[in-house]
Amino acid sequence: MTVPQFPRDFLFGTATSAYQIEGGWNVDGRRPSIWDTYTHASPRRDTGDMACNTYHDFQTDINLMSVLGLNSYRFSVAWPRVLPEGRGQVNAKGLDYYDRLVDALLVKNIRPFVTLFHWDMPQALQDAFGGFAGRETASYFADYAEVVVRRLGDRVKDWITLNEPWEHAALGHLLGEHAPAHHNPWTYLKVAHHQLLGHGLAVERIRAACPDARVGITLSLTPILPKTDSPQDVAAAKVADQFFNTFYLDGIYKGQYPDPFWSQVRWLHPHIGADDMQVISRPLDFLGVNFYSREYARAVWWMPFLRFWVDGDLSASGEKVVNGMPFTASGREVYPQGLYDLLMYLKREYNNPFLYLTENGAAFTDHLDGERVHDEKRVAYLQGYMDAAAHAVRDGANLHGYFIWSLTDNFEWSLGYGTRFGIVYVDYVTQRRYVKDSGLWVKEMICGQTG
Ligand code: GCO
Repeated sequence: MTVPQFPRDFLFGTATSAYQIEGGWNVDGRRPSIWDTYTHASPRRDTGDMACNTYHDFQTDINLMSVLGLNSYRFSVAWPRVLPEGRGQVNAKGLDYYDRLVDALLVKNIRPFVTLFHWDMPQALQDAFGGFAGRETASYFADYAEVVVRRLGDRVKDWITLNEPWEHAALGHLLGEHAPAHHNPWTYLKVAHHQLLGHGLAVERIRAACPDARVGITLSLTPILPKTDSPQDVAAAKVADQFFNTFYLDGIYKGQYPDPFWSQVRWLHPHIGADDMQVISRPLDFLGVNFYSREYARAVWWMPFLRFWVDGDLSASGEKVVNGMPFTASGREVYPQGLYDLLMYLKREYNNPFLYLTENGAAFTDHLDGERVHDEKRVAYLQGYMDAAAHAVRDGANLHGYFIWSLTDNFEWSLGYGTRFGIVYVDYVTQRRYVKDSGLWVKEMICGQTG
């Protein structure tokens, strides 16, 4: 094992989200999110009703983080647990839960990073305004952010407003693969813009409620390459890259949406308020990057407005080798060089922002062997991506932490519990945890830091 070396104050953490691990979906005043509604709508879908049961027992996992030597933990607050109707009356028991969770982390010297929105939109706001499709919800999100920060801000200093606005907007409102499973390009762009507006409004409220807070956003960044070097595919890849990535990066860091994408979708534009882009581009303390894989785009005549197509996740080819590239069980390419290239791209194109890798990890088919899980593919995966991250830091990337997705196996959205991402295995019947070989590797890697 070669131990990738990072600076002395580098953060090693894991990332999770409320709906994927908490369970307790209808306990102590929590009201449904759109994901409760979506998963309950079909008996064929796994649900987050129990998940990893951390609403009733977070201490087991915090103890494991401590044993593995992890010094930080990224989790999300469930909006409908704190504000059951999404606005108005605060649920004291909901806030109390996160209060206890934060205190338990701090006792173990684990630095909490709190994501305020990880897709679990309160159903009440979906019903009233269409969630972020309604401009009003941007303001209600800022109200919610202030409620949480006022309660936890004396101990939590690292705040992430949104997780992956592209996924919530595109998968939930254009492609229909996530809750609320809509297919409407007008709605997609409203949700995309209003999420960023909510982000900008929340940044202001967080800073007012907690002056020493550090505030950022987490974007999934998926580098898009042309399928061929034809001029048509090259042009298509540029529009696709703007659709996936620079719509959010440029909105936040440049206060404008990128062309030609923005011009090509002009018939779909939501109302943009006079001050919206100024609010959206308020300065941040850090950018959270979720990196999993690249995609390839090609020009197609039949895609309205966008004129490109991305072959997308090859989940059908899980854990196989396609064109010489290995893929994970959730159909993502294993290509550590892509992480290095992305970090160098951000350094070059966005003035070397202060970065955390807020998610990177892989699903592989894991089998319990007694008390062990010999997940050698995940060990190799983490070795490769950690090496790439350390290389990027040596070459000047402003990277200050790496959050593995995920601590434990958990609910993987449309893939349910069939894919396992954890460095800790979960037996969902007994809720017992088993540290995988990859978890032991992480512990050894952290112990081997000499910075
Ligand atoms: C995402 C989400 C996580 C996923 C993880 C594995 O990036 O899609 O933030 O909730 O579970 O990435 O796919």
